[in-house]
Amino acid sequence: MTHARAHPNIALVKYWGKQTKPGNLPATPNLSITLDSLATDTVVTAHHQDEVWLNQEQVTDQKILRFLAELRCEFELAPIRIETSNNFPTGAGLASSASGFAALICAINQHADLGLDADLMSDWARRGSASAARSLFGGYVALVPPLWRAQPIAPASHWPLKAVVAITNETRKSISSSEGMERSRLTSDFYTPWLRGSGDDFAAAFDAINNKDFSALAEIAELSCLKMHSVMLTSLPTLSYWNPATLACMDAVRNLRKQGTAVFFTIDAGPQVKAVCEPQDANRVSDVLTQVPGVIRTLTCGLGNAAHIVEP
Ligand code: 2P0
Repeated sequence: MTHARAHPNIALVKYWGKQTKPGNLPATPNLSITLDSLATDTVVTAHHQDEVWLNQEQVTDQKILRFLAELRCEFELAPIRIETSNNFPTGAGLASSASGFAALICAINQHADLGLDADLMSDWARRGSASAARSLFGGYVALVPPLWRAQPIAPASHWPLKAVVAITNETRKSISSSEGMERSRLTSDFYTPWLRGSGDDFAAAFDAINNKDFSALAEIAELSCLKMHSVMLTSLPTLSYWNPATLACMDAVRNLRKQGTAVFFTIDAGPQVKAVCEPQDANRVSDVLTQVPGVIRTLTCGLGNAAHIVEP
């Protein structure tokens, strides 16, 4: 039995759209922070057939089955039982597929003795779900060409920011990210400008992190998020992942900032709002977001570590 744990990550410069080549390659460079208190735990054991259990229920997960088939083109991998569980809502814009595929490749690597280092595990995780490439590493992480294997750019200790996650709906999204991205690529007039601007956005965020320049990072992260949602909203049919509480949280974050709190928001393919702030402001940000009508609860996370094996 092999047990691996990985943490979800949130992108500060977003990935939305794939290249048309094989390998599940993002169309834009992207950059994230790995979170600490949210986690996927995955246990892999030898079994007479492949089985996948998600949050204690047996499931047929086509993405995982395709991933196993792809691995078996390169490695000997006997049938396995995969038991995976998340300590946070699954498939609701909280990056459960990122932590999921990072934990899965980490567990399979050890279980089947594949001999992959973190770089190659990141390469494999990306094929499962591109954002998963980033969850192989802790702290601040970039996913960039030409290899599209994630690279740690700064440890959590470099700048230990916090993320307050405001949960506004715990149900699964109806349109997956993969499907949404493809729709955007094919139909949004904003897709090409989005691709063109992504290199500059990435460079600005990279510099802001190096220099620990909060207001520069806040500006670029909110802009990258809003550009991505503009692409989503202008896809046909439209992709609208927000609800009224999402918008109210965005306003609450802007108000906090006007009052002098260093905080910015980011939102992924779901209605949850992630407010990134300095550690001393996390309680205040959490108190304010908890009071926003429609917020079910908030979770406060620090920056987390890399995917790893949990020793028995
Ligand atoms: C990101 N998202 O950079 C962006 C922001 C959602 C919005 O990466 O198709 O589950 O499996 O590669 O990694 C979610 O997409 O998509 C995602 P696939 P993935 O975090």
